[in-house]
Amino acid sequence: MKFVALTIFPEMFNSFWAYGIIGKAIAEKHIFASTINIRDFAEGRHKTTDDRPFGGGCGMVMKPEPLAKAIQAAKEIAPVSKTVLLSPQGRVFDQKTAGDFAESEGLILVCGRYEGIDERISNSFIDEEISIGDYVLTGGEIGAMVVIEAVTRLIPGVLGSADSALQDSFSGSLLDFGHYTRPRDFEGSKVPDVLLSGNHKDIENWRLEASLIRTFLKRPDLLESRTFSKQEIEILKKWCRDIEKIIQTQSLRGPGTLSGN
Ligand code: 4G1
Repeated sequence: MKFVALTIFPEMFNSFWAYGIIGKAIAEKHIFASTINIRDFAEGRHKTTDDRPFGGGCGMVMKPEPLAKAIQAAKEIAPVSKTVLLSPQGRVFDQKTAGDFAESEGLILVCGRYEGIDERISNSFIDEEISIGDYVLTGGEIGAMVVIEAVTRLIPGVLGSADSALQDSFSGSLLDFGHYTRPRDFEGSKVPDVLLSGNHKDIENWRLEASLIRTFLKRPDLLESRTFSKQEIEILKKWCRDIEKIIQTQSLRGPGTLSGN
């Protein structure tokens, strides 16, 4: 997989390419990563990449010519690729999209600055617009890094087998269970007993239930699009029975508890 990031601040990517999973993936040639400085394709003594908006108003717009040339140069590096613009107008990036991108041969990531890029570039040089979320940013660079990181860890061989197991189990649609490490007792707060039991089946069941309940309480929206496994359905039914039991106990305390107020 080849990533080419187009930006007027290529230095922002230097440490990103150098560390962690990305650094290792580049070193092991699972991915090829490069930046193109859009300014290298600008004309004149000042190499200006921005200009005032037609129609007036505040802020500047990225000029089309340097962008078009930079995209051309990127296509020479990654001839089989999709050209993605990081933009607040894009579809919000998610794990599904990361998975789709991970199957492609190349991604050219165009990072806007100022008020954005000339509309004619969006219309004729960009295949897809992607947003990392609904908030105001000063540029697309961090968005490009978010996409590159999420995609890279899905490329076969990039993660160790330990990490990849974690991937298949939930893959974006359930939250993680709580994690614990030593000491067993931290300032009086204890590690759940089941995790010390050595019973792997029990531990696995506990973790699935912990993930489900955390997702249900903190991010119920994630459950709406989920197809539950048989085991997950059993856990949900058990909760229903437990709640029914609580309600039954209430009704035994006499009339009035379940009616009116
Ligand atoms: C209007 C957010 C403008 C922003 C409405 C997510 C944001 C790139 C992203 C903006 C950007 C909202 C992103 C805004 C982004 C030109 C350069 C666009 C910076 C720019 C909600 C500024 N995901 N924002 N405009 O932030 O590039 O990828």
